Amino acid sequence: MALLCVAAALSPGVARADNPIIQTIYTADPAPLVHNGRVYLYTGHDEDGSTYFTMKEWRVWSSSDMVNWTDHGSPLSLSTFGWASADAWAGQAVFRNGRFYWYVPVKNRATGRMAIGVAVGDSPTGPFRDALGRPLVENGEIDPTVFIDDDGQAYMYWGNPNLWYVRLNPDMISYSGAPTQIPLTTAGFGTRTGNPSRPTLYEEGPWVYKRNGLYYMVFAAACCSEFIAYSTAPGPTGPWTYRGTIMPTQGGSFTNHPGVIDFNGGSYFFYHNGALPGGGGFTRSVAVEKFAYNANGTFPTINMTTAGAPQVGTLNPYVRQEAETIAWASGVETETSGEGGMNVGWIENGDYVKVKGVAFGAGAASFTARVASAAGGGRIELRLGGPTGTLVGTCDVPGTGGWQTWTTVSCPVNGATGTHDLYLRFTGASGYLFNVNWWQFNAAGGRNGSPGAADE
Ligand code: FUB
Repeated sequence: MALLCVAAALSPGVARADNPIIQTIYTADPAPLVHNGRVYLYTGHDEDGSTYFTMKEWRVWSSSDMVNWTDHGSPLSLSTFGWASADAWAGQAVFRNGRFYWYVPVKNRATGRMAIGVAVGDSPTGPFRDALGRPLVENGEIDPTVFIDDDGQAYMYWGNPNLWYVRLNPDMISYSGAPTQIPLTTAGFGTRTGNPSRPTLYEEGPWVYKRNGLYYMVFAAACCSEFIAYSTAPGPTGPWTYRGTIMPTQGGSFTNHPGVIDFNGGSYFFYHNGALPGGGGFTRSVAVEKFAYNANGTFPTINMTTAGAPQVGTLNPYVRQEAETIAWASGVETETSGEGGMNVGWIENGDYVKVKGVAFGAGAASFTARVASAAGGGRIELRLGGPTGTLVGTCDVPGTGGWQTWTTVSCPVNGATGTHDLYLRFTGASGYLFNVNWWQFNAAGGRNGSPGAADE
């Protein structure tokens, strides 16, 4: 909560930047996956006030526009793996044959060593179950990344301090042949000075993919602090050639972790830093930058920004939007909703949620929200451009007798036309006010949901 209060204090009525992309909790180790026109983002969760990599669960977020991110909660945790005792660290989820396979490093209770587990689910947001009831592989090393080549052969790479790969079988939960060590040569992974036991820059967090016939291995380099570097190869097993720095050491976290995707015609680089209030090496936050490869396939230098990636398209307010779809949040948290999915909660006077690039088109006539309150309720102010921007409507929220006792409220809206950043600003007495599950605007003339409703 201290994090959230400080975040609120740092937001005195000006439009916020959008990096880091999650503000309700600390997140780390981003692993993006593009599926059916959305980006699903799998992350770790750094506990508030952590002084080590104290991580108990993983989280899922998704976006269709790279700026408004929907919170899908935690469909995978240490408790999913009955044999794991600690360290829900850096993993990656991939899609194959209608299923989602999520590879994660955890500590094996029986051996005390780090091992790689694999969970499987039928949806990108879970639920996920332990596919094996035991580690997929265990050699004391971490940070799996999985890549499926064009010929259908899947590979898992992982490791710190070494770098390994293994050929996964088509079932994605077993492998053929033995785990094989990738030679950490200075030609392949650069030269580290001052650490004779680790002569190359490779540290951890590999991210492997293929683009235009070239294989990329992006990784956290040197320690500590880490930077992000990469190597390329003509094939999935090498030989690797070191190509240099992508993201220099920046951002107040001594680790970093890459995730690279192409989405909707653009290329995106996910990473983490310590940029949120209270942030640091054990209280990290995931961020993203858009970038363009150089013509020869090499990376440009990518620097951390607070602006983040530009929005892809706009958000339609005339269809139901989850309250936990957020570009920037100040003061609030999320929780599992009794009505399914998540809701926004822990709302206090002056807190707000920003939703970016909302296309009101010809105009909204009214606003509807699903709310609950075990207290006396409060108000939702609908503001454009900033948390103290133009007020276009105010919805009263009553007490409902419980934080999960839901009712629907509506109020008139005036002056919401064109495309704006929308701020749902919450006001009321002291203490927690109410929860919000979803909201929707209603277009003037009753054109909700029609393609023209969101047009400028
Ligand atoms: O988040 C825990 C560990 O820190 C990850 O496994 C590493 O990649 C580093 O980010």
